[in-house]
Amino acid sequence: TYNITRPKGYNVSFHTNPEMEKHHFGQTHPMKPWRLTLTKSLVTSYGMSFAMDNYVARAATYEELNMFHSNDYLDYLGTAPAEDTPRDVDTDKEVKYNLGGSDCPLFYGLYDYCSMSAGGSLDAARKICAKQSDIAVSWGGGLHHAKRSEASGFCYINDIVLAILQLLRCFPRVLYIDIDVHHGDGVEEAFFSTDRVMTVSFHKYQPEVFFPGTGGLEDNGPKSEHNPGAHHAINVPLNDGITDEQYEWLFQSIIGQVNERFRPSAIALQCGADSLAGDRLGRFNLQVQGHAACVNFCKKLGIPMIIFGGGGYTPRNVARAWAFETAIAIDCQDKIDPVIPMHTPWRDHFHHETLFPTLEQILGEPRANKNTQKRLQDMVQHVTEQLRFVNF
Ligand code: TV7
Ligand code: CA
Ligand code: ZN
Repeated sequence: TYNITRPKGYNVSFHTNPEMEKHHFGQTHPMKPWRLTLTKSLVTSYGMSFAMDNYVARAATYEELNMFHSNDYLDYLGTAPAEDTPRDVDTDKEVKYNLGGSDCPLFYGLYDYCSMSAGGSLDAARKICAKQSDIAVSWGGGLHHAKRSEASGFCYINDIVLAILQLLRCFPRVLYIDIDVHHGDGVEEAFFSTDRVMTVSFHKYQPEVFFPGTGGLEDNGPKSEHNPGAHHAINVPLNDGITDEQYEWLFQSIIGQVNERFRPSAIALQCGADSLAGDRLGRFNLQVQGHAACVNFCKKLGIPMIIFGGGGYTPRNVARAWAFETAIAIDCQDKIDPVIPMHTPWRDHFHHETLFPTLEQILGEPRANKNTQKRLQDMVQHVTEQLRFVNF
């Protein structure tokens, strides 16, 4: 049995909605909202819920979504009928808003799903603003590709942008960090013209081949003459097969420097779990330990923080990582047994019955590592040079 107690001296809130988990993108679609159920089952069976304030994420209102998204887009999103029902198709609008393709299908209950995802992240931001939480967790959020008037890459509503807009009401500077295997393009673009938000994305970069194709090392925000947001976008483009050791070194070198120069007053951390080894869409060799080390490093900075979900397409790996990262948030990572509790619902889904399977257990053969130490050092050097322009 576990005796997980509340962390000393600070508060963690956990924002989920079991209704969100019931939605389906379609039989073969990689995004499985059900991974949130699996995550919650681990969190609960380890007894972590007793150490946090738990909230059922409410649905965000139209007005709240409208803080970032356009009326015309929201109106169509709210009324477009599901694809598998008889309906009148407005092809022009669906093309314009990128709705109804294979990446962003119009599925039954889509608007509810989106507003619950955003509601959880907005609640998290409000708890941070009110100083009632020091870390707020929204695993149902992290949908970083959505644009003001366009769905993209499985994302329809950008809950992260909405949450950061909320944080900007009470904090002078917000640092956005994105460890999803994809580039955090929607969040980067939304804050392109402000020096109050710095965005840092680590991702696989191979334009033409890997989605979304943006986020090169030299892309640091539009360098127009009077743009205060210039130099406030940092991109760390990576190749296949990066390991825990390399990723941790890179993350700590870059985020350590960014913290010293930018001095954020709040952090928004997107923890997309598709950067883990064995992900259906990802290409890296990260283990739960390496992924979670990023969360731990941010936590130790002692700055109020929202933790978001994001990608993650092998549900058992997603649940393991997000449950362990929840443990880090409440500071019980040394107390929990790596062997998954017997009474965990859906325990059979977690092959190998441990939170930390080895790379060999996950993959058989690890992916070839195409990241040289030299290239990683050059990237840290480039970031150091960019940060010389950042002075608050
Ligand atoms: C945050 N990769 C989102 C990541 C979004 C990635 C893409 C798929 C995919 C979609 C499917 C599907 C798939 C096996 C994988 C150029 C295309 C190529 C659709 C087949 N299987 C996040 C988005 C990315 C949909 N999109 O960052 C239905 O892979 O590469 C593309 C675009 C056109 C569309 N086709 C893929 O993690 C949450 N999509 C199976 C069924
Ligand atoms: Ca990323
Ligand atoms: Zn992703």
